Amino acid sequence: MANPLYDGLFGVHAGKDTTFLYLPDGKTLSYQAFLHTAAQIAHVTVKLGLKPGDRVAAQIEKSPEALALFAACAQAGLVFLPLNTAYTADELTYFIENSGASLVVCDSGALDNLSPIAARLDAQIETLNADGSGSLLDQTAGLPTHFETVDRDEEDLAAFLYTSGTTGRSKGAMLSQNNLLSNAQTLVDEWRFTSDDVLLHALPIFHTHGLFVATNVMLAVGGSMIWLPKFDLDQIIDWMPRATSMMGVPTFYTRLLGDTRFTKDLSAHMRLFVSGSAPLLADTHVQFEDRTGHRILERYGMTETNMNTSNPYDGERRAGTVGFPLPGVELKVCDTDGNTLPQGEIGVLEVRGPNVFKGYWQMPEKTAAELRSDGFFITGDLGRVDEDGYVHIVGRNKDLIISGGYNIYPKEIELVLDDQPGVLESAVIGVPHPDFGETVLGVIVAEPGASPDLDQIQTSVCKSLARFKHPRELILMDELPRNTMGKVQKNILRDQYKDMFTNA
Ligand code: MLC
Ligand code: AMP
Repeated sequence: MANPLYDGLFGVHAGKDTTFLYLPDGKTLSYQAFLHTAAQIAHVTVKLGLKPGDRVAAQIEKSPEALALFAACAQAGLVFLPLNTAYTADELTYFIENSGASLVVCDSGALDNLSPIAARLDAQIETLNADGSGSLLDQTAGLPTHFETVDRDEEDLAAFLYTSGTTGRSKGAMLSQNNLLSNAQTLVDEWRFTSDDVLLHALPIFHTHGLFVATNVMLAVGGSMIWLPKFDLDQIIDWMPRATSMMGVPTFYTRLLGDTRFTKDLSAHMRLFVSGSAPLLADTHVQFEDRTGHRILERYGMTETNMNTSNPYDGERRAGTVGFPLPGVELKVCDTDGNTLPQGEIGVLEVRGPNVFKGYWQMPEKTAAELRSDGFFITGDLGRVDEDGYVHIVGRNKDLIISGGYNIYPKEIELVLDDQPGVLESAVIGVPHPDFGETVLGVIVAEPGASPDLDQIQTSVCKSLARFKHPRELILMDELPRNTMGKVQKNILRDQYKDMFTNA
């Protein structure tokens, strides 16, 4: 027996004293030192009584130790559940309860808020701060730097990532060892990564893009990463001369283009820029090439599937497309019953392959609604395949807003708005935004005779929902536009407010 994920991403680097991470303060961390910390954390989880298959929920800042916790979970056979640092206590309560997490790891600053929640849900709680301090690492003192890797099968679960849904209830996408490992290995080959690569890493590590694409690819190949806590233009520009490659959401690229220090010279030595998580405007693609001579490589993925398609490394990287299905991934354009449509027609994209998740945790009906019995996953994205085989994403069959690469499901916000005093009903839509691609707009209808206090409503939203989900603006309307079936016509609202932020 073995542990494919740990062996393939981490164990393979045992004993290497080459640089794994370049840190913002100028220090470096070797693979060996990183793996020692991970092994010690794995020992701590055993001392805490955790058993293989138990869930570890982590709401922690990006740091080398935060990544070591992921490695420790893989080594000890635990299921890693990374959580957006912006989530509020209300949101976290749901994730901890729904996942049945045995251990919660949080920032010291969140301890007072989260301790009672963890206690009520029978989870232990430890702290890990951005600088590596906290009770988790405190307990590693004197522990061995070797840990006997727990045997796992490639079908065993490695991670849960929570993704919101059209009903407003988040679902835990269950990802197996092989989902993660196979996708990382495919991307290494497709994007020609080698151990000489240095990736400029400024993405958060609580989502697919930053953790299972960027980080896993570099681990799979044994390269190094410039490990920045977040996207900061000054830092990106300072560090770019040391990097060979960068992965980012479209906002990274529009922000770089908005800065005159980002020149052809600064990026001349770069080998690859990858974009994903949200549509990259063809205009951004063209401007980027004009400025730097590099064509951004756009790819398409999801929490449930990791990466599905990619533009080619060697062939034409076509602006406005997400390229071809990756090796091993089947992609169909279907009608809503799953019948394949004639070539060139627009339909719902369905995908199947070793990358596709195992279902939603303890939600068999939701799993059955989205994952067909023949293994095809219904993405909810609308697309077509052109005559050369490039996949174009033209829209979404799901009510979803993508702001700066974060997914926001309107239903979740509408439920909070509808609960506010004086509010009869609401509709939340995404409208174009120059920095975030799309942003959230809330439209409210008052109860007869009521005049809802919009500031008060914003304050209530702040308490319940993460900052990035907050409506940028709330608008009062007499009534919502509806079709003859009584369904709210969000397309009419989107059209009405489409210039609200782009003309600002
Ligand atoms: C931050 N804010 C956001 C936001 N990010 N609001 C809406 N949408 C976002 N994405 C808030 C901040 O809290 C702040 O609020 C204000 O907006 C301005 O902050 P900022 O300093 O401009 O934002 P910044 O911290 O620079 O973050 C922007 C960003 C970041 C784009 C760099 O959001 C980011 O790293 N996004 C990447 C998301 C990602 O990894 N997605 C992958 C999902 S996986 P205030 O009030 O405090 O000023 C996936 C699958 C796949 O989709 O295919 O990859
Ligand atoms: P998430 O659920 O956060 O994993 O987000 C996945 C969704 O992001 C997909 O279903 C798409 O709607 C969108 N997405 C990811 N990559 C791209 C891309 N390159 N172009 C357009 N949309 C994308």
